[in-house]
Amino acid sequence: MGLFDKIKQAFKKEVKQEDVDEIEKRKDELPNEKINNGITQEELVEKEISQEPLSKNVKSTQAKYTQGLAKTRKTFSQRMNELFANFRRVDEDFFEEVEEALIGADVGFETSMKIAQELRQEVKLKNAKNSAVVQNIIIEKMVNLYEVEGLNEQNELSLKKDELSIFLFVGVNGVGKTTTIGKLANQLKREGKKVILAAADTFRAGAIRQLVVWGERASVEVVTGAEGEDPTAVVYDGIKRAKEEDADVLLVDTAGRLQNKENLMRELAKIKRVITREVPDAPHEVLLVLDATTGQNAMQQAKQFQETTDVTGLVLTKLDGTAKGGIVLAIRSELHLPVKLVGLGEGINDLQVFNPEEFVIGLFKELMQKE
Ligand SMILES: Nc1nc2c(ncn2[C@@H]2O[C@H](COP(=O)(O)OP(=O)(O)OP(=O)(O)O)[C@@H](O)[C@H]2O)c(=O)[nH]1
Ligand SMILES: [Mg+2]
Repeated sequence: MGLFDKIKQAFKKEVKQEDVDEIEKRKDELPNEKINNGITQEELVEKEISQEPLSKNVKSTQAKYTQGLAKTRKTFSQRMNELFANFRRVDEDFFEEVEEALIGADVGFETSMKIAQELRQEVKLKNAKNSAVVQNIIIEKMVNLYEVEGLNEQNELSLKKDELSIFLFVGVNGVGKTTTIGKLANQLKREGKKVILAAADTFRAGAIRQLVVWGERASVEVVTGAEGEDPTAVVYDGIKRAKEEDADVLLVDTAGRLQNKENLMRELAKIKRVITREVPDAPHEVLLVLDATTGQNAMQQAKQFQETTDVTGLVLTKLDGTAKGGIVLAIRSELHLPVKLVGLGEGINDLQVFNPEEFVIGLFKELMQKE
């Protein structure tokens, strides 16, 4: 089943009050004991009616997304709803308004143009005049584009089994590298992995201290050097320590700000060479951290880093405080980089693996219209 079909289904499920009544009625008649696979009869009935895959895990992740990304979704829907509220007729002005609304929702310039262009053709083809039909076509276009661009995308972190995995974190200053490392260290540690951190941002003493504090919170070891020391020396020490300790994961923090961009890129290249020299198939991830609140600026940063570093995935931080969730669509269609983690707050537990399907369903299902 395609992603758009799933959204349609999620939408239908919401509007069909009869279904809800039916579930409630049948729930009353059933004992709520756990039956096979830890699923209750109640849930089985829901599954039967909604025909949706059911897993406890998926459900709880979905709930966190729903909460954490509520703001994003609200603003995204508001922008779209404003657009449709002003809808008079399908003409060139309307298509321009669509472009503007999408750009405003941080869907990205190229992506917005592409969607508006496809919309022009489709509306003609279907001879659509009614606002609800047009609205659903727009959603379908966005979702299909997103789905096609993401084929074969690997959203999971490449963790080696029974071997050391090295993740290098890069990104400009203030985006959330150190915080993300702290949160991820804590998560991996809780999963039973031995984690070591390397404080290779030696540019500021404060940066080293900050990582040490996160190490304490997550109860993992932090390998440090002196302020101003060559970061590659710290990385080397970190790898050595990780090998001695038989660690599962080494997370490497880097500086976001150096004297200038060229220096930063050169330094990152040097760090990467040292890692590959010591562990030939490493780094297993080069994670570019982007601050979602900066919208198009984040897109620019990603393009620059992509040119000089082999970025393997993205961490999108501060999605809790922003309405710029549309950026997820732009990232996929314009950068072709998988979002692997999202930051949903400053706390140690505010990090989530990213499930693109859930995200898109959450973003669009409320926008669907009854035709
Ligand atoms: N609301 C929110 N704040 C975040 C998130 N991630 C990081 N922050 C905050 O963003 C600020 C910068 O985070 P850092 O982790 O220090 O960023 P950095 O990339 O390491 O910065 P430099 O070391 O200067 O390059 C801190 O105040 C964090 O608490 C997030 O997901 N949500
Ligand atoms: Mg930092």
